[in-house]
Amino acid sequence: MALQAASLLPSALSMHKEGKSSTNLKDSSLFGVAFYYNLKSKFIPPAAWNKELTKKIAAVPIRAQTAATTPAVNRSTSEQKKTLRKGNVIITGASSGLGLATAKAIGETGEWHVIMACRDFLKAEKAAKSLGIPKENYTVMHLDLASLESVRQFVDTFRRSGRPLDALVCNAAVYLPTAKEPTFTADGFELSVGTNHLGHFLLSRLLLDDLKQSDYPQKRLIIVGSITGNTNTLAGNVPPKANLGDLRGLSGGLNSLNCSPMIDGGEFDGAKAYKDSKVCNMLTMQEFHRRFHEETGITFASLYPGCIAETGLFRNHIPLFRALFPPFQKYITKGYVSEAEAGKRLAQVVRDPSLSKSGVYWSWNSTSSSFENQLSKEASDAEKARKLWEVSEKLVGLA
Ligand code: LMG
Ligand code: NDP
Ligand code: PMR
Repeated sequence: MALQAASLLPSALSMHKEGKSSTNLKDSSLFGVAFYYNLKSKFIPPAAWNKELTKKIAAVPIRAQTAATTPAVNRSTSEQKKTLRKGNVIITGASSGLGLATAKAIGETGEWHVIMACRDFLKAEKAAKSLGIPKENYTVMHLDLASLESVRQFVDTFRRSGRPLDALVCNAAVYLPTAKEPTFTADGFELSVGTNHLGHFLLSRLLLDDLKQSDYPQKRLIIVGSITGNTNTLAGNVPPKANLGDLRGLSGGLNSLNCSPMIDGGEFDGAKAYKDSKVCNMLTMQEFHRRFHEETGITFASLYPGCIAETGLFRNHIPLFRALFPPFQKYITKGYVSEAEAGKRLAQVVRDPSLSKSGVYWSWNSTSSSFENQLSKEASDAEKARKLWEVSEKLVGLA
């Protein structure tokens, strides 16, 4: 059921709340030393810490520093100016982290209405209010991606709202790095792949029709991927590595009954399941692009927004990891990005006319310029993408 919430907080208070989160940033410093981090400033870490690591990172072909942004599509810019109505975007998992920051970045433009598709209704309402997203610019709707029934209900509810759909952002995810045993969705799929991939697969397949019907000048379907699923990077080589194998576990239903809970048919590993699910997300976008871009004009893209090291994604990791990960990313790998900056990046992919190219995996370089990044061999394997599509269709009841 949809609920339109009233934003009770004045903007001054929401500023204060944001200020509070930067205090947390300071508190999470390495070895008790308080560092203030500025994305634009160049902090040179002590050589002793990172000499070897820096060399290794430099050796990995990360294309961030060299690539250029894609040129703007002029047609879209002029058409967008003619559009009178607000755009409508659904963002899954908008109750925290990247999804929430994106809802804020898009919601406060006044040009869009954000449908926050969340499993925890009240959490989402509170979060939207505390960030000061203008109440007329968002609606919270219930969606639990760990249940195919809930996905279908969400689509019905959205359609009954009468809003056209102009953009869909598949952002929600769970990461279970410390789980020893698998847990399962309502339909019996291993939870990380079930939520991050299969839930989003059904959602985007169903909402494709709605996107097709929209008269908005630019229609987009975006999925959040990650560097850790791409084995052509250093981050993607930290064990356990993503590997979908021949999809035998997925074909068997990922349910631990007749088969393995892992896509490749191996032993359960929560960190690997997450990385595998991100590979699925990136493959899915390319398959959408191949099947539907020409016919529909919809832009299909995935992205890696940077390492947002303090989000709820790491809530299940051990406390030591949660304490060390942010400074490690800020000062050693330099891959860190704040929630607010990452939200602006995803918002760009949703609405910036210069990022309208389809079939792209976006990343940002150290000066926050977007560029088309290259996926790993597995994450760009067209044959695997096709097979993943077909197996996933069967599992979610579309074939
Ligand atoms: C696993 O462990 C867990 O087993 C799993 O349960 C899950 O939690 C998973 O990803 C999550 O992690 C990973 C673990 C094992 O890695 C570690 O975190 C160990 C940390 C070791 C610390 C190394 C020192 C670095 C300096 C740190 C300074 C202090 C800050 C610490 C902050 C820590 C926060 C992370 O990993 C290992 O086995 C060791 C791996 C070592 C790095 C691997 C890098 C591989 C390099 C390969 C280069 C190849 C380049 C590829 C090029 C491709 C070309 C096409
Ligand atoms: P968060 O944990 O802060 O956000 C994840 C969101 O997903 C939450 O809103 C959560 O809801 C929601 N969610 C989880 N399970 C379900 C479900 N079953 N149904 C509906 N919503 C659900 O993490 P991030 O913001 O970091 O993650 C956002 C995206 O960014 C993910 O796709 C992640 O893979 C990706 N990403 C993150 C990176 C990082 O460094 N943090 C790097 C690269 C990619 P609730 O609030 O109720 O828990
Ligand atoms: Mg990684 C070289 C750069 C780099 C980047 C950009 C990331 C991003 N990581 C990098 C390097 C390393 N990490 C290195 C050298 C190590 C070994 C010390 C390392 C370790 C590590 C762990 C244990 N990193 C991690 C973990 C996690 O548990 C996170 C994870 O894999 O989640 C699936 C993670 C991440 N590192 C990243 C990013 C973006 C993540 C988490 C989020 C994600 O992929 O969505």
